[in-house]
Amino acid sequence: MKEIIEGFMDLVKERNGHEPEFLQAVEEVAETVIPYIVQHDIYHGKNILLRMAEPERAITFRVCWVDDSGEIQVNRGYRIQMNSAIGPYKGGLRFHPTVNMSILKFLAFEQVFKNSLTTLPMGGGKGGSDFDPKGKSDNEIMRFCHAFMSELFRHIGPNTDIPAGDIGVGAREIGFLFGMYKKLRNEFTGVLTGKGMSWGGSLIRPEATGYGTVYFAQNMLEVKGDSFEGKKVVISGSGNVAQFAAEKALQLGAKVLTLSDSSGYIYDEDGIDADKLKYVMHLKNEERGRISEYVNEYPNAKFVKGKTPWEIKCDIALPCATQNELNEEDAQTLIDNGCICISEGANMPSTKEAVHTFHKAKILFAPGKASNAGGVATSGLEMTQNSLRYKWTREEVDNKLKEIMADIHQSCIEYGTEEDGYIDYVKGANIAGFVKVADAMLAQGIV
Ligand code: NDP
Ligand code: 2IT
Repeated sequence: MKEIIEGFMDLVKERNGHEPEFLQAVEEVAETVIPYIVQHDIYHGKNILLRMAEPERAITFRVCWVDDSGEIQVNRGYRIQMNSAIGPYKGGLRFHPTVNMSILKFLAFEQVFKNSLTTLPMGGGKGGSDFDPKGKSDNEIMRFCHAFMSELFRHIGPNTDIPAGDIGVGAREIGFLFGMYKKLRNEFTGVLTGKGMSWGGSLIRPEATGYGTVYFAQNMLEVKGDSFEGKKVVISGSGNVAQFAAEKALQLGAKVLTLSDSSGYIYDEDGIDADKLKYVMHLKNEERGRISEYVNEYPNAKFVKGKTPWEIKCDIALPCATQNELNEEDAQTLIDNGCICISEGANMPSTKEAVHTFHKAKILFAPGKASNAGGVATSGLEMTQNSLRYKWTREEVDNKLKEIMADIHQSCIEYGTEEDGYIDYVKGANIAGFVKVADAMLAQGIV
């Protein structure tokens, strides 16, 4: 089996040797899905995973815009249309200086499996730009978003490809992007998700990724007869996903100890309660400040510069910042400190070695493509409401989100339970996500 997987990876490396994040994502899937393919005749010999590892289309384009000092800026825009076997391409846009082909292809590849797991009819895609929104004025953000959409609009549409937010793209950016799309097409359609509540957005979409990550962890804990009540929770990031993961963990009776950004983490021994979280949301979403400013407001807390929060003793860890933010050493520290459950809010935050360390210790570990799928699932619910020209209540959307997370958890159990009863959620998510897309691809022939 090892040789078959290596042989497959050699083929993928030949074409994508210079894309480490993409290779990491493909290898993790190959390790769990290839043994399944070999055991199932309908998939065997069809090069189905090799087809899934090649984007259907990868677009790059120039984005020129004028900054506040009158200088002309040039950025690169991307959209990776990875797989449309089960529905139109769907996935977020990331604006961050580290954005490149490797990162977007890894995200688009993960998205295909994630979207399949949601039970909704969505293919996978991802896009973005190396544009850095930090320190830019609202007008600069608007000019950039308009310039970006003035090219992207010709490649997307409500039945073709439906982008949404990701790192650096929130409600403000989606507004500017939607405005330019609508102007160019002269159409008011559900072409983007994460829209504002008065113009087609869905209630609970802002909360959905963070809430879903916690619902998934809740499902995992329930299998062990456990819950969030009284648990110490360590969270990384302080953006959209981290904020709402913290909110839901608090509502379920947990104590949240940390939040972070790329400069370091804050540790509040007394717990980040609802009032303090409200301050964080204002600081990050309105003031666009840094998480270190928390200690000016709450001097009992400390800011640890340049480090990640995994060294803080906890029961539950929720990595909600970015890829590869939790390495093997961090994983071992978490285990040694008694952590029992890791639910990934970010995409691929744990390195390959970290995941192996969690598995070796047989603790609860949920990969992002399962545990953070609540965001895109609720985007799917936004698309449904747009098509119906209707709006569901908060409770209706939240209940559907909970149901979807429970369904994903069940799929992981179905495909990931080992002989000794340990649930390998990585294997479960990869195989369950694969089966639906592969079946659709087989039915549609070689296209
Ligand atoms: P935001 O832009 O709202 O927040 C990102 C947070 O992560 C910030 O605190 C940011 O800190 C931190 N961060 C970003 N890059 C790094 C880095 N290199 N090192 C350390 N910290 C970093 O993004 P989201 O909350 O939306 O996204 C967070 C993660 O969740 C991403 O992996 C994203 O792909 C994933 N995700 C998001 C979904 C969504 O619906 N938004 C859905 C599913 C997954 P700083 O300000 O210093 O950069
Ligand atoms: O990684 C993700 O799933 C997202 N950024 C959300 C994508 C979406 O279409 O809502």
